[in-house]
Amino acid sequence: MLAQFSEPTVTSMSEDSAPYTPPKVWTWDKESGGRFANINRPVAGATHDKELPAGEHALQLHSLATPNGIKVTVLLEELLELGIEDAEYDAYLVNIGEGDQFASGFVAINPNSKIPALSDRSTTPPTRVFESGAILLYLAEKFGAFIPQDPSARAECLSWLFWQMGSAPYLGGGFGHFYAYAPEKIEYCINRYAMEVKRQLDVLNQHLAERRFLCGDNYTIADIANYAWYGAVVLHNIYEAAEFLEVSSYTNVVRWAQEIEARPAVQRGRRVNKAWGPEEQRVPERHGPTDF
Ligand SMILES: N[C@@H](CCC(=O)N[C@@H](CS)C(=O)NCC(=O)O)C(=O)O
Repeated sequence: MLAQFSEPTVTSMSEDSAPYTPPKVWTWDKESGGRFANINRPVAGATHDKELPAGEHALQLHSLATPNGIKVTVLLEELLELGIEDAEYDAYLVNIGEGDQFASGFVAINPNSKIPALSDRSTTPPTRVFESGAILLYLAEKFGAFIPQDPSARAECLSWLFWQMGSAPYLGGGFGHFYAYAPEKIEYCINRYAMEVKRQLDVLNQHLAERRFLCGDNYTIADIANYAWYGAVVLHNIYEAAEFLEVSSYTNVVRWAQEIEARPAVQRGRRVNKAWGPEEQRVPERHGPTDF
């Protein structure tokens, strides 16, 4: 049997905490601590009845300006920048700290209770889309933009899109959680996820050494998805880990992220559903271009 599949040995997490032995059956410790612990639950579904607000446009977005959220608002603003009027949208704020993601109306468009979630009322019945990667793909296909048509180029684009979707949980849920949010600093966990995040940054850095964008000369939904997370790492000190991860050493990632961030649509998209930071940057709800 390979070592990593053998029975776990019981070890203490830190010198002064008691050794932890997992019980036979896991039970929910509501007082587990850590930032965001109050919104984590081991069960799915709505906690309360509340309908979603609705605006006048076909596209109804319910989101928050986190890295996963801005992927969608950046793409929508890019589509509008191209002059695609049907990409007009209403964006409503989902306050995940207050449990809005567990309202019945939100759960109806995303049974996974996480932002972002989209409802497209141009179809009958309306089309719901959840998971940021699925929303990017749905919108890119619907409007025929920011995704290559050639099958090989399209495969490369989807590969980098799905790479991001698979990698981000290690960055946010793994590294970000244990480095910034966990109630105690656990060296083993921080080491494990710091190594993985640095490996991911190196994957991007090596790939971008010979390309302007992830798929070559054209900016696609793969860039939007990856910029949302790795741009936050290399440009915005997410988790206050820029120095710890030595992000400035990933020079190709920095150059690529800076170019994307300078785009007017990206500047707007980052502000939509933002409910923190400088007042003049916030656009908690967006219903039209005059909201900026
Ligand atoms: N894989 C999902 C992840 C979405 C996600 O984790 N959203 C977070 C904010 S960035 C959220 O809504 N968290 C609320 C919760 O976990 O209750 C996606 O890419 O759409």
